[in-house]
Amino acid sequence: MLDEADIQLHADRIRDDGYTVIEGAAAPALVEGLKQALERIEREHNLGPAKTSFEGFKTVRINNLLTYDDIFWEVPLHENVLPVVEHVLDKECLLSSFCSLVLGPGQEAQPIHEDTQLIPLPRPHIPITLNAIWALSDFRDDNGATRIIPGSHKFPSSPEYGKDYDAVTATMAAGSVMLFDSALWHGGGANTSDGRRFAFSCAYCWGWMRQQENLQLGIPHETARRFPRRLQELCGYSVYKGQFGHIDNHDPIELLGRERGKRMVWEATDVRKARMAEAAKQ
Ligand SMILES: O=C(O)CCC(=O)C(=O)O
Repeated sequence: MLDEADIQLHADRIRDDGYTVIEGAAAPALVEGLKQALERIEREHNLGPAKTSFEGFKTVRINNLLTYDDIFWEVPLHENVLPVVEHVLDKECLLSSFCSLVLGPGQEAQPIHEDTQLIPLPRPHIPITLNAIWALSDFRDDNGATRIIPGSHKFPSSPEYGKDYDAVTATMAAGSVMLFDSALWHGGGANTSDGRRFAFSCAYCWGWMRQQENLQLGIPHETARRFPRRLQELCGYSVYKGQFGHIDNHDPIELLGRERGKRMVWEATDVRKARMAEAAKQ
């Protein structure tokens, strides 16, 4: 488990270089279980490549992953990753999207891009989303390890789609996680090997912005009710600063059968004032 110094170190690297690698973040047994679950789900649901230049013609991506198997619940909550995300964003951050990225042999390199480029904010900007690429296979030069351009999160523009850029290959052992500011220029590599490259993309965003996947509508309530509370909050059953995301002044976590959630900011302010007045009288 990461200590305060580790968390700070990873956060500093994300600030300075745009990325960090958390080596050995996931135990081998978890990595194996996750890979097996992906292969089984792919078979059972007859899933195949999305066949776009971005998503890949030989890449299987499973979106809305939390609905398929409880084993995936561990990923967004992982104790070696989430604390770094909470440090860079805050503890009211949200899961933005969570999908598998299984690159088959023959998959060409993905165009270099950055994940915030459709958001009309001038660059460089504060980190608004962080992406955790989980290596479930060893990430090598020949099997499609993610390519990155260190420091590019500070560039004043986004990359030109489809243009070639000099990039560094993020080689890492299975079980490692590369966590990066999503404004970093990056893209999946080419898989010229004869094996599949297994990975996840698990992205987080601030609690005040829209998530990439609509997890409140995409995950059936019966499934979300079984999640640990923190996962429910990450999926959007939460209110940012007691203001953003409320339903008629109630915390949406109550929809999942939880007892009273957070107070809204308006009520909380009055309660705090009344408490202070009471304390001043004593
Ligand atoms: O597959 C990879 O290594 C990266 C994928 C990626 O960056 C994306 O799909 O946005």
